[in-house]
Amino acid sequence: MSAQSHPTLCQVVNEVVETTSVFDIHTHLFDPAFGSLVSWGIDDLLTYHYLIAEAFRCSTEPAEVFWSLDKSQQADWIWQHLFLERSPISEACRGVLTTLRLLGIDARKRDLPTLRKHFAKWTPESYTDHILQIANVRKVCMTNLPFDDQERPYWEKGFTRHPSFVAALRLDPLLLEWEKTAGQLHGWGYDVRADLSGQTLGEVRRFLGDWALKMDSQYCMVSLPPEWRFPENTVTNRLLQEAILPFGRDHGQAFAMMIGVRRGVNPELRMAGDSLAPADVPSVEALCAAYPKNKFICTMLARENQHALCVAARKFRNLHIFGCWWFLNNPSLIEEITRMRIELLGLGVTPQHSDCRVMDQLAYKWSHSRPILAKVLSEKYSDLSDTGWHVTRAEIERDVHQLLGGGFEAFIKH
Ligand code: HDL
Ligand code: ZN
Repeated sequence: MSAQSHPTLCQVVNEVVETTSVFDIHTHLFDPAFGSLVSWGIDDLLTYHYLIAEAFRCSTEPAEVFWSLDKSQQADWIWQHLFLERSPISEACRGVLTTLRLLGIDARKRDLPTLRKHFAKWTPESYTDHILQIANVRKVCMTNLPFDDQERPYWEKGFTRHPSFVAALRLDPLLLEWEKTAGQLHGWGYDVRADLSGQTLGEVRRFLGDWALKMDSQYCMVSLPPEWRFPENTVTNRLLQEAILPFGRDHGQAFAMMIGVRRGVNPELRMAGDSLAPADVPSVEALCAAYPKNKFICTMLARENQHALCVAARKFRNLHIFGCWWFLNNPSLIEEITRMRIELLGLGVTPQHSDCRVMDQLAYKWSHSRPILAKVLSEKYSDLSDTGWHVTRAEIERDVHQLLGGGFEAFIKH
């Protein structure tokens, strides 16, 4: 019989990974209803902060010259430095070109004004559905900040939600800038005090309940610095222990921690100026042990933390780890980390999220990650076959659905 009628294990795995739709559990994308907050198109792709950082390395011009340009001029500058004057070989550069290829746009002329014309025919709504279809993404989790003056009015006014976009309640200002945020909450009618006295912690729980309901949030989340420790007597940990975790336990909201960012190590790069440092996995383990009725989701930014985080997840069934985050979202590290996770955790992990900021990036980030996941899975299923255990296509489909967001949905379900 022809090879087609007997596809190899590798062919089946590749096909299943390519055709299984994804729940992208952490992004910075917005439902098209958020209008001007939605980033999409070639100029937003080129001014992604990953590319700004890379382009700055190719120029000696003062940073303020770049920041004085408008978005289109910034995109021209980045295109010139990273795509025309040198081969666009980095992962973030490759991503722009993968996106154009998947959109059927021929970039061989390398002419940015011509490329721009391809985007003119779309609206944010039609483009969103087109990209979701190209990327084979069924659900996108946003990052939603009640504290953001641009975003909050949309939630307060209410809007018709796109069926593929869900919300996550982001709490960095509350947990990391309490003094300032207490004033904001007080202004919104919550009886909170900077010193956490009086009704403060109960009122923070009321705030969380109000916004989790308003957003229908899937989980609460925070990005923590590498210095975060638990236990430790800090305002962050008091808010966590006496407001966020009791709220999460009572309302079935898992708590996501993204740990290891050092914000603004180079302020002149603005959003592109963040870096990383190894964080403390024992603190994550102590939190999971102290709060067995809470569900924790975690990703860490330092490559050095990945193995210990896998072991922590082996110890605590209320800990679900995810993603090759930010500086780890590169083929060499995705393969290393995914292989380690499957060897240590089997299928009880969410190998990837996109962290997209620009709608178009869904196409390239998943196009780049899927083959790596398929390669690792093919190896592992082949190792299984060597033992005499042969998986069926249906079992591969079940497993891949779990890895591409199905397992996460089951974990956060309350
Ligand atoms: O804090 C976060 O969620 C990070 O993902 C940052 O937003 C970071 O700027 C980023 O976009 N990483 O991919
Ligand atoms: Zn993010």
